[in-house]
Amino acid sequence: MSDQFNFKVDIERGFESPQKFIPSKYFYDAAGDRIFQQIMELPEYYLTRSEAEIFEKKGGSIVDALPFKEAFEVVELGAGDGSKTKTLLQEMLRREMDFVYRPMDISRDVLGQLKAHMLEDLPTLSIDVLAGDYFHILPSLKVDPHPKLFLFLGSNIGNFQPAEAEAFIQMIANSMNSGDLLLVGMDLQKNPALIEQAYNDKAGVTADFNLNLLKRMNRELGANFNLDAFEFYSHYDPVRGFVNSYLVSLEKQIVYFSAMDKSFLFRKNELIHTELSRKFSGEQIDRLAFRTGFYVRKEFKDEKEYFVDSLWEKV
Ligand code: AVJ
Repeated sequence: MSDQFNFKVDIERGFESPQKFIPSKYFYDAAGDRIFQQIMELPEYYLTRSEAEIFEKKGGSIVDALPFKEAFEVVELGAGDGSKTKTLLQEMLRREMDFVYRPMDISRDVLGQLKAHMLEDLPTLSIDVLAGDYFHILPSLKVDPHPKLFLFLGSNIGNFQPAEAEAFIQMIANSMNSGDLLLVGMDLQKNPALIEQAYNDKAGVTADFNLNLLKRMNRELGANFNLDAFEFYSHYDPVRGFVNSYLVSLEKQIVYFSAMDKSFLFRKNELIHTELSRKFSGEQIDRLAFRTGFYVRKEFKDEKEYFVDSLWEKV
């Protein structure tokens, strides 16, 4: 099945649902990747800097906490550009640890770039990429005899609804052996005003990130969205720790998609849900770990305690 086919089907499903939605994975086309790079540089978007600080200042302590006595593997889910991971891998190489780095991604292109980029700075790194989707690759890892450290960084877990987050971690857990570790990066609940600003920046980059979804549908699905007829809106609910992002239809309008020869009606002020970015409390993290068969071995936070990289051991 092609990606394009999935995009079409997912958009149809999302727009036929009573609360219209677009799965947030569709943010990341080439333009979306570039806009996300800009988001990471925004003064309001603290997440990336907080997690980078954790790796810079606590990378040594993270490596100290690894119990492996033999050769091991570092398996990364959703590696991205790997800049944070690099700090950690560098520390492992400095200590002459025996390991292979296995970044996992659906895209061979992304993995090829990541590999080149990693080897530029870490020429002695053993790197072996895993191309494909999680559902196919993860189960195959269980039979490999090496102990493993799994990485799921960047608060990517925050994009799942609570039940889906649990199911996803459970799927990772099922591919792990007892004693394997999982390092999960999660954004923490904090002053709500700070969180609100991080998802509604002054320069409007986050708005562009969302509006890019309309451009993508125009280009890839032959839709005729008028970008001026939609506006970005985001909202933080500090009680639940949910940032929800939306596109708002500014008028009643009908949008035609040539890819499915179908039209969809958008009411005036109707919302299209584009993303959930969850913020976690300590109790929620403990509960998630416990319910998926882990115990929390150690937590690593930045100075301001905005973000946590939580190290879990498979029971
Ligand atoms: C890449 C999923 C961690 O939810 O904070 C940034 C994406 N969305 N600004 C996040 C995002 C709006 C980001 N993650």
